[in-house]
Amino acid sequence: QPRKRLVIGNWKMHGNQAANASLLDGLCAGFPAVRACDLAVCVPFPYLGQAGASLQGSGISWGAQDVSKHEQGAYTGEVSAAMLADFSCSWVLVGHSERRSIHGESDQLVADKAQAALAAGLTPVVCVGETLEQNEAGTTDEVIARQLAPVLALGAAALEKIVIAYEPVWAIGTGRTATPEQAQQVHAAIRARLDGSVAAKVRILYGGSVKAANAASLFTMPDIDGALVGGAALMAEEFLRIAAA
Ligand code: G2H
Repeated sequence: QPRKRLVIGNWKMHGNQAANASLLDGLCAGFPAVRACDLAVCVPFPYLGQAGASLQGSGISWGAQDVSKHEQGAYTGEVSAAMLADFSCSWVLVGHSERRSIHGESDQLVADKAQAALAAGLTPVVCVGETLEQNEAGTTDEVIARQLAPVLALGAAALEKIVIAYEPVWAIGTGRTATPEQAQQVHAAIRARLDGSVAAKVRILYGGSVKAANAASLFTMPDIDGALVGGAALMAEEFLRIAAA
C-alpha cells in the first residue's frame, strides 16, 4: 500500500506563547482541507503542553526536536523519551544537522536517541545530510551511509517504525533547495540501503528551504514522501500550502 505523505514543521528555537497560539489556531482551522496527508509540528520543549492542548482532537500531531538517549536519572538539562510520551508526542527529531554540527552529536548518539524514542513508543525522525564541502567532493552517498549505519544496525523491526529526513546541509535555511531530481537520487539511494519490505514502508522526507513554491515539484518524485519544514512552518498559511501540495 502507498506510503501516506507526511509534512512536519520544525519550529527550531522560535516562538512564544502568544505567537504559538495564533499559529496553532491557524493550523487547526486549515487542516481539514489538507487532511489527505499527515501533518505534525515539532516544537520547543516548553511549548509541548501548549501544542498538545491546542492540537488535541484536530488530527494534527506534535513532537519534539531532540531527546535524551538516557531513560532517566542525573542528566541535568536533558529530556527523556518517556517525558515526551507523557505529553502525548508522536514524533521526535533526532540528529538534525544543527544538533550534529553545533552540539557535536555523533552518528552513534543519534541512533541511541532513535532507539530511546522507539522504546517509549515515539516515532524518531532521523535526519541525515551532507555539507556543501562533502557534496562538492562527491561523497554524499558515503556520508549518508556512515550516518545511517548505526541506525540500520537497530534492525528491521525498528527500522519499519522510523522516518528518515534527508536534509542537505547546504540547503538548510539558505534559500537554496536541492532540485527535485537531486533530492530524488539521494532518497532512492537511502531507500536502497533498507531491506525489501522495510524499504517499501519507510517514509523519507526532504528538508532544506522547502516552501509552498517548491513543494509540489519535490513531491512528484517517487521516493520523496513529504517534507521537514523549518522557516516556512512558522507561517500557518504557507505551511498549510505545503501540506496541500
Ligand atoms: C532544515 C529545515 C527544517 P528550513 O533544517 O528542518 O529548515 O526549511 O528553514 O531550511
